[in-house]
Amino acid sequence: GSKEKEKTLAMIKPDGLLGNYTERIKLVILEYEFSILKETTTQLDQDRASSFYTEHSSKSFFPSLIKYMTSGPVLVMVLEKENAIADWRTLIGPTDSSRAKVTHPNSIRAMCGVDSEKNCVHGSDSLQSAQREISFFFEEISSDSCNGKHFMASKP
Ligand code: DGI
Repeated sequence: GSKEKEKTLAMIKPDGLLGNYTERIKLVILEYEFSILKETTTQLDQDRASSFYTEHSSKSFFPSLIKYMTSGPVLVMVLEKENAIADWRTLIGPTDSSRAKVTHPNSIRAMCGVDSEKNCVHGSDSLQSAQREISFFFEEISSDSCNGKHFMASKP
């Protein structure tokens, strides 16, 4: 297989930060040999949270989601390793944390999430999402992403 590294955007959501899960989540990140290339803590306002979750803007849960996402600071990280996008999605587990506790008890959402909204962490779900979401939070990586070489798992 390709040894090319891939980047993904990981986020610890407001309940994760409030519940002091940051260190435990970072231990998992390091145990699974992701590199943390960038990280920053930020407070999303209504506009930025709505923009981040724009694909869900027509959903009934959207207002509640935005209220939750703006309820406190979030920690965003650029994680890098081979197959980072899929591997991080596997580690965080299913969207609904209450289900994750049953079906994926070792997942991060089982560890620190509550339900399908307060699910503690985020992970990009595709290469395209990863590029968009990394650019969303980290402008300096966004210029590199134009040629795709930092994101594509290109074969020699
Ligand atoms: O990629 P995920 O975060 O696993 O899930 P997603 O892209 O389907 O949804 C994005 C976020 O929207 C999710 O992390 C929490 C929220 N959400 C998704 N489904 C529901 C929801 N919030 C509520 N209240 N109810 C839902 O059914």
